[in-house]
Amino acid sequence: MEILFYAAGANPDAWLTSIQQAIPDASIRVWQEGDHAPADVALVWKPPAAMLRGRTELKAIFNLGAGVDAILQLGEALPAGVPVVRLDDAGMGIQMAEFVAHAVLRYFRRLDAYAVQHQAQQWRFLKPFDKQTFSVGVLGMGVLGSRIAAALQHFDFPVLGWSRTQKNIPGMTCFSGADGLNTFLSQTRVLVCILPLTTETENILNHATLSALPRGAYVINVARGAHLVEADLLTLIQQEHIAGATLDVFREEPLPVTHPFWQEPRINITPHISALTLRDDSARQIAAKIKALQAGQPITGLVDPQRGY
Ligand code: OXD
Repeated sequence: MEILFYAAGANPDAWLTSIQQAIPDASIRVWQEGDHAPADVALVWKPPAAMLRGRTELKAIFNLGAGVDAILQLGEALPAGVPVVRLDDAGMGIQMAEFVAHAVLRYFRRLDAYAVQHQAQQWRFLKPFDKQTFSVGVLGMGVLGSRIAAALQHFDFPVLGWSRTQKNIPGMTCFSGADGLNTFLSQTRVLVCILPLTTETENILNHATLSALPRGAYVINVARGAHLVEADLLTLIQQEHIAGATLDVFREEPLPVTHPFWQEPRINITPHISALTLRDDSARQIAAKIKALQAGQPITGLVDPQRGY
């Protein structure tokens, strides 16, 4: 088994150790410019087009993350007929659930406002929000979105879900398609975006959709920066239609120091850390999928390039 590896911005040594442990008989090499030697599978994160162009010999391309937008944007450079496989959860679901639950609870329990009072040495009681009207709307009900929704249901928040196709999840009001989006938004007090980035979902958080949220709503984006029209969010926060936002992803990362988001105290910024790819868990999952493919068995996480995820 010859594995070709490339992960933009990652330490290859740590990855190679995890992969070698999970697949002891594999020979693994880190792809370098000009390497056209054959391989059986590729393990990649944000690969350059030159790495994959023409590699029709590959049995599969495994994405070392949940979002496959960076691979699919390679377009015609992706070898035709080679399956692209994303990580399913691999320890990311629980991290997303922790991150989003923390952000929702921080708003619901008014800890953002209490932190401001702390700075001013103010001891003042703030009227609590009513949980029944503090509904959380999860935009994107795949593996990660469902994990987030389940965590919030444990805290008894009313949880709504929106997805491209209709889902039926016990205890949750589910909406789908363009028709369901406005109703979903109008009933959502905290909007959580965990959608895949596709041509259909790019810029989905814009002036029109964010204005459809009730006044005083909050926005949490843990998906991709390109889902959000950043200037529209800023305007709606300044007009106090949106009360605050927790953003882990940005159109440009690292977020430039001159970006106006840094100056807006109602925006909470983290550097794309809501769910880190866990090397050992991911390598074990990929090893199991390689074994299944070799045995001609079906695997989960297959990407549909037409759908975009
Ligand atoms: C991912 C990410 O898609 O880390 O896994 O953004």
